[in-house]
Amino acid sequence: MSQYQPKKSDLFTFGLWTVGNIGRDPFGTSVRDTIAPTRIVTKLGELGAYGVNLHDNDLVPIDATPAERDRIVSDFKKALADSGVVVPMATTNLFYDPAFKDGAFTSSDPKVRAYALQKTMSAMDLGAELGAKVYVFWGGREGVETDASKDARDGIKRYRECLNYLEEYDTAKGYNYKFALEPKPNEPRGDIYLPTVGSAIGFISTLEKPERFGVNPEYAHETMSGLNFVHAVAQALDAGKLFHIDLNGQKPGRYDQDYRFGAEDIKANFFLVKLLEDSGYAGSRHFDAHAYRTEDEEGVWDFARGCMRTYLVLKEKARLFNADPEIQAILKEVHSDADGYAESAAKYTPTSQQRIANADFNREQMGRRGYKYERLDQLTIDLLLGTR
Ligand code: GLT
Ligand code: MN
Ligand code: MN
Repeated sequence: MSQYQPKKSDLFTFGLWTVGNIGRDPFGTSVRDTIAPTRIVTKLGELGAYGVNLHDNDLVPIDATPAERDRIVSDFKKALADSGVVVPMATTNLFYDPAFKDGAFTSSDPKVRAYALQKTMSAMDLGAELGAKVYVFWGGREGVETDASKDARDGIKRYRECLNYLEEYDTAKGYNYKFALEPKPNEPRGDIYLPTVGSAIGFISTLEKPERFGVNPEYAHETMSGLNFVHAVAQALDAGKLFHIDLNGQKPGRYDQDYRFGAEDIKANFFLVKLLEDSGYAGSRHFDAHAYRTEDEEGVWDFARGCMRTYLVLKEKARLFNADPEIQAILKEVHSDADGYAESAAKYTPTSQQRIANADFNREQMGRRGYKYERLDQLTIDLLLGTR
């Protein structure tokens, strides 16, 4: 159905590292050939994606000479121009090289911290050259296996110092990036600093220029720890901090699976899409996921199509939910304010305080009330299963 054919205006993006994932895991080597970045761009353009995101070393090898770098970047720019695909987000690989085994911005070794800054500034230059507007910091190695290694307060302080440093570099260069911190609880480190969306938002308020920083929540990362991703995204939206989002599939309590968007927990993903669409979130819908290890290149493109299709199907379901008379009638009834307490409860004033303090609430009646959430949830399930 053409309704589910992705368009550029849907703002779907993939990382070079996502469709380019070659299926290595801790127990086995690669199962797919590397796909050239230029081919990824061309193919994503054909599939209807809006953009492609990258780490510095997804495109330019860490040991490339300046001449090699320039040639690679110019070939890549040509592929972008030919396909109409853009680069909305860039980031730094601060986790693969052994130099970062004790972290980058939080390494115990000041020389490593300085090198991480140097590498990030070059990657910011690259991202700016490619037109990126959002710059992501995923601190995969920013953590510890043992707290004997450093005081966690120092880890957090060094993280802050480096982010403040890079914000000043951005200002000096006039890049004007939106910086987005991506939390994750663990993996590859035993414990990663700033493990959740809420902790990242709290940390941002301690930075020199908090307004320049937001979050890049990832479905898999909150879900790994059994947290409710929809609530995490809602908090980010509420705080004006949703600068980017990483969508994928994940079972709770596992390693970071990064499955195709919507592959797990359709209902959670439905409420996520509904939240993004209802909120008017205007940023990229980035799929930070990869094809199952069982797949060849054809399977990779099936995976990419699947991410976008499922998003669009869930978006249509959200529209149906919002237009469903029975669902909306239940919601209206449940949220109704027959006795006019909504305003009194929303803000302390001498009048509202008097009214609430003196009210004769019927506690038994409130306790006996049914909220119709069973019916509401079943209607949602029927809608999602196509039986409504
Ligand atoms: C890595 C990680 C992702 C991050 C990427 C950005 S790299 O694949 O698992 O969650 O978003 O650095
Ligand atoms: Mn992940
Ligand atoms: Mn991610």
